[in-house]
Amino acid sequence: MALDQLTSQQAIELEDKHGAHNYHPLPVVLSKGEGVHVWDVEGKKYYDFLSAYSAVNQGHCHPKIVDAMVNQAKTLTLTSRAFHNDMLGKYEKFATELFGFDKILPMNTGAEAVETALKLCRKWAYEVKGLSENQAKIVVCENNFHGRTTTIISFSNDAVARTNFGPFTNGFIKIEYNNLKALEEVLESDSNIAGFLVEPIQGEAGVYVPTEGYLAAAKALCAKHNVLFIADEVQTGIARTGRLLATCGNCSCADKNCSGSPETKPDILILGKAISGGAYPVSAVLANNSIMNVIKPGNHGSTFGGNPVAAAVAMAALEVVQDEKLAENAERLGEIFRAELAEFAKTTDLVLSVRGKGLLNAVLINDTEDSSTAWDICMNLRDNGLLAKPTHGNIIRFAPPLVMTEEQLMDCIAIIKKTISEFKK
Ligand code: IF1
Repeated sequence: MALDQLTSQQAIELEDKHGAHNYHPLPVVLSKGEGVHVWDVEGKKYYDFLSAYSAVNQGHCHPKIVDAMVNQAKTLTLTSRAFHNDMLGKYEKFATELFGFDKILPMNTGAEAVETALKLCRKWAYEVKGLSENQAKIVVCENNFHGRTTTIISFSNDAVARTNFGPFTNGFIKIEYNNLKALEEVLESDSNIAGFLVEPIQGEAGVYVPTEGYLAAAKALCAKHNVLFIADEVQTGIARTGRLLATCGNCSCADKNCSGSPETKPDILILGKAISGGAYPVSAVLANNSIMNVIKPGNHGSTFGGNPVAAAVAMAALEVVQDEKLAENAERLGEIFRAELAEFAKTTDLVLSVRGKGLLNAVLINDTEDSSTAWDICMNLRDNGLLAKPTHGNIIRFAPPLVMTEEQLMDCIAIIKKTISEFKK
């Protein structure tokens, strides 16, 4: 088998034989990406409606991002943090001013950034709030998704993600998402709460958008009890939901030096995925000095965290978001998508509802969670030139790159409607 010209089937067989089976991908083998499109090894073109789980918000292989990566990679790739380099400080200034925080702690994957935020919150709780050692607890939400490390799955309630990976990390309390009473009760009943970790929209759970005002009220409850409000924007951040951040208020992104909306601005912000446009693993934790300054040399780190290539890529990727007004585009096209699919839902028994914010949307398919209907529809969407994948059971997530044009969106909506209308169980 000539490895440089695999058929789709050959590529799948190689993965099956030589790779761990930790995913069940849709049977399509991609070999090229550009903007909102990807191509498989046989040359078939698709619209990408997953955007690598909202990491490719700026579109596949964005020239500005790729050029920044290639140029830096030819110059200096990695110094480790044992020495300084000429890219990290520039990136840190750029990012802290863009998101409105005093400091940033650069990491690589979303899970690493979540772990970093948990450690930062705990250390703040002992050294600033004054909790007794090893007593700090962090409140999380049922049906959360924050990554795959042992500590993070310790507070997951997804059996597939946590069974037989114990023993687990203590110090977490789960409450119902979008339930302020539950949050208030736990904050009032336990004086050892250090933080509240929440997704502004629960992505993997099925794109659950909380009630208007939930985040602001949750932040106010945290402030009242001297508990840190920690927003995991790995998936909702970087313009995906129609704002630079889902925890932004209703302002536009015109203000270059936005300091964020006080009513929902988190004490600790977690970013990943599209902070690099999907070109390179980049994640980050941002906070003000009163929190971030508890971290002293040697407390935390990572070989690749904040490396020169990550710095160059992230600055380019974030400039693209601003220059191409991706948040505004996501907001406008998201409204069109949900309106069109809501109308369509009235004409078919297969679609129960559509929900989301910006271009993070999901369609609820009218079948049981253990049915293969959503998967089968995604297989037919693939045949019709659009790639999407169910999240849990009967929910199909639709999240295209934010560079999509209205004309392309209407083309995709037509494909989705056609595919579902023609679907036979
Ligand atoms: C998988 C989806 C899942 C995340 C939030 C942290 C992380 C993620 C809100 C960790 C990662 C990815 C991981 C990937 C599938 C995808 C995902 F919702 F985005 F679709 F699983 F929920 N916080 N989400 O969404 O970031 O370490 O992956 O860089 O693990 O299957 P990471």
